[in-house]
Amino acid sequence: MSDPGFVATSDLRARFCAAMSRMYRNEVPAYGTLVELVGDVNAARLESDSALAGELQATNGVARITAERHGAIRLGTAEELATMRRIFAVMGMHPVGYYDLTAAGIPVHATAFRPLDPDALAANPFRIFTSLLRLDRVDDGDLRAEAEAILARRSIFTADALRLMEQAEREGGLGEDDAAAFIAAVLETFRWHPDACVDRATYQRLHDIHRLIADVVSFRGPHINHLTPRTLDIDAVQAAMPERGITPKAVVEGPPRRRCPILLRQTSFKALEEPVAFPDGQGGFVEGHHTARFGEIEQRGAALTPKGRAHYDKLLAAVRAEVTPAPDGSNAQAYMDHLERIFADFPDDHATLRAEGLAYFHYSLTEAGDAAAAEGGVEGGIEELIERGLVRFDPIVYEDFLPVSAAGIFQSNLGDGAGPGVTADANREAFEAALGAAPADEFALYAEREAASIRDCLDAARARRSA
Ligand code: OOG
Ligand code: NI
Repeated sequence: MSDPGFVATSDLRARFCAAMSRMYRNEVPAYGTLVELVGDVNAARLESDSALAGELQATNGVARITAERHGAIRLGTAEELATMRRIFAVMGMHPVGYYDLTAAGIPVHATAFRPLDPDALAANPFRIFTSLLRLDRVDDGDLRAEAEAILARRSIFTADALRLMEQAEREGGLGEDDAAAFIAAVLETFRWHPDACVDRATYQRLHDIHRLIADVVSFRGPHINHLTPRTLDIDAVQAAMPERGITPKAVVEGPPRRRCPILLRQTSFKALEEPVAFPDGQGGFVEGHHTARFGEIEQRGAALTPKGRAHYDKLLAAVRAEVTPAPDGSNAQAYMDHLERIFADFPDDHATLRAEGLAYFHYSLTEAGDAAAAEGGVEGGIEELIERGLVRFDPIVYEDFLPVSAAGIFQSNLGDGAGPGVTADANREAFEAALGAAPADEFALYAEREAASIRDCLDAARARRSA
């Protein structure tokens, strides 16, 4: 921000994240309990694992842990998605990645709005997994038209949110008062509305096609459906949830527990059944209920290269070809055992992950490297400096999502009988047309960061020499 009168975009994002967290804790008290549990487990883990504490220190990770959260919303129309992109941009959140969920039978495709560069991620990494409903996958033409008409009538943004968004675009930012007004106005879009905008019969018809369609179409806005704190030990949190009165889903999504965490592991607690008032068409309401909102935790590990990711996808597919986790948890142990056995084939130390080009790393000078640089600088390539103990490498944290895991989270929270599902049909072009932009390529972002860290590291090693 060139104008010192503007609030920094990362500050806007941090304030938005904090405001959302406060709102969600009020709306879903179990989420507050989960955040406390995660805080306790993280503190214990940092206390007992000095190597992890050191690694986080070296990559500016410690300060990030408590602030780390993601959330998710589901949108109904292209216009909603395009405007959401402009709103998030004001807070420094930009679309990264394309996720097709139809491959898992769920009628949405999605992107993640998140900060892009390391400084913004370090300042506040908040991101929102944002899905767009695929009404084009609904076979019943009448119901599709009806759902489209209902969605066309709603406007999910307040007039203030739109006005301040345009002002920020025009002027390059928002001053203090406008920033506060903007956050408050945007928060309205994510609020839960217990009064449905369709009658109960319509809700039921949408629900019968797919529960997710009812969730998106029947309400006035895209209520935030979960927030997710980041934990350093997901298995410990999963095990401790019942002690605090929370029932976790049966299996942790993603890779198994490893010495060197990769990508993303996630688990959630079941969505709450909430009272809903359906208009009865005569000015009154009839009572009903809807399950929408839940809590989730995540543990993040190393971002994988395309080669590493292909290996991950292959192993996961092999696991699932043998055992598909049942929603009722009846084969959870068999699934977890199988996962561990098959993933024994994925190298589990940083040196091998790096040597085989499976993960991205951040390079920095060690204390010895700093000392050598101060004493006149050192020459040599990155490999040589690593061998001499002057440079260390730490995994770059994965900042994105995983489609198979996301499908598991969707499914466990839509419950059994979510609907017959849809047939696979990725459509990135349609998504980009709706969004009004092409999402950034996550692999390119990690590769750039790795290359920049090597450049900076070599510059720092040589700095004193040229001085
Ligand atoms: C989104 C589910 C995906 C994740 O963490 O993978 C997700 C949703 O239920 O709307 O949040
Ligand atoms: Ni999530």
